[in-house]
Amino acid sequence: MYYQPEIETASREEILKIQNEKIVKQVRHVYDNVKYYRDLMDKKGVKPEDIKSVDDIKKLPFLTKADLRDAYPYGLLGTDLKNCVRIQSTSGTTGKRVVAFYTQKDIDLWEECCARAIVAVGGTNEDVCQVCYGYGLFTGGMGLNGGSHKVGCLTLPMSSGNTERQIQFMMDLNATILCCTPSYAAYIGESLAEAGYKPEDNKLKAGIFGAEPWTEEMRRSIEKSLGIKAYDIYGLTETSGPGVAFECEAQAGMHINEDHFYAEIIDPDTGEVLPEGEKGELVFTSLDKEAFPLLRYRTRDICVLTREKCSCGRTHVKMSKPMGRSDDMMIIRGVNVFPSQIETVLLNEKYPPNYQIVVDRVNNSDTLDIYVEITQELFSDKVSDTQAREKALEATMRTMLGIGPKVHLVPPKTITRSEGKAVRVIDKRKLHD
Ligand code: DLL
Repeated sequence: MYYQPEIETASREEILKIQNEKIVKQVRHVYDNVKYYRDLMDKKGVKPEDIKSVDDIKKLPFLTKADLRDAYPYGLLGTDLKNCVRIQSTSGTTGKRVVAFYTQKDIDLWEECCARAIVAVGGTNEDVCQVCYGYGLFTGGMGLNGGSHKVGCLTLPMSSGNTERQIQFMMDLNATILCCTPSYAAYIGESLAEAGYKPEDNKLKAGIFGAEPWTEEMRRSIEKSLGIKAYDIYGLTETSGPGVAFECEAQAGMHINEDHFYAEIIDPDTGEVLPEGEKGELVFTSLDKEAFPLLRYRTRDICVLTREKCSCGRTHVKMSKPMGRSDDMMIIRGVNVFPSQIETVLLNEKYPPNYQIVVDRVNNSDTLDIYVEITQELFSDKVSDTQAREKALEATMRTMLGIGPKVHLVPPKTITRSEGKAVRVIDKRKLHD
């Protein structure tokens, strides 16, 4: 089943034709309206007329998270603010948030992408779609909510957390499709078992899980505990949110919505475009966004693209699960966290930059522990002093990161000094196959 069969199963030639038409208009739109990018193009000596088809995209300059930070908040806006109807946001490097703007048309297209993902897992207007991605600034809740409406599902806008209530609604209102992060899906599965339910007691048939890395092993375990088929969905705030790519019934890679996003794989060190099938960093050009039209945005996600024929009949190129990142961003409980954000808080709070971040996954839920060395002056024998400092630092970290870490203040000179690069992060989770 397809949401937009014509475009989802269009021939390669038809898709290329659409992309070629859109890129010419989009580059003109950006050049005329986004001074920041116009300056980058001028610096590189590229004019809009040089871009005649998607083959010419490689002539354009890249955009990175650092550009988003420099241009924050309005510098990459492609239209008057009065035409924008919403923002969504996520954390960025060194604490500056990524703020993405949307016109009503941008939202419609984004929600259509999410609708494609829901129909791809068998969703129809007879389904009850329980959305427990976070609502609000995070794109997960709002994106899948909009997609679910478009498909005509009865939508349960649960947002994340309050697992007891999630289970109550799931069981009482016969939810058939579950949308959340894979780790939360696993947690819901465990909680259902603890509450005495067997997998066949719920009416769920499919889950749409993404926003963080997860393995095939985890897929099998979620499928077993919930009695469903579990599908992957990918996206990022910068390109609109979830639905840039989604899995179909083949459960073997995610179809990229190529009529809206042009994908390239580059060598993260040289920026050179790699041939299809090679592993590298994923770069997206949005082909029709009005408000936040990013060209050649470097996602930092490492993956592989393939054009092998898919049994589902969709023709759009597929991306593998992200296999890692070319920067140091971690995704903890679905929230993007940069070590530099943690360091910024420590320095602002007058702690020395001697710290270690330990990330683990216990009972399918991520843990974040931050060990911070205190200076001789801050050092106190009184346990209550240390505990009060830890609590204060945890609160500041929570505000900065959007998730609550456990802070451990440790005596001076107890964190191992490294002779080369400091080992700031120890990630004990097994996130990739
Ligand atoms: O995580 C958007 C989203 C919401 C996707 C709900 C899927 C479902 P950001 O918070 O901006 O946006 O984080 C984007 O998350 O660059 C990847 O590193 C990672 N990511 C997203 N989906 C997947 C996935 C949302 N399916 C960053 N597998 C991206 C692995 C993913 N990593």
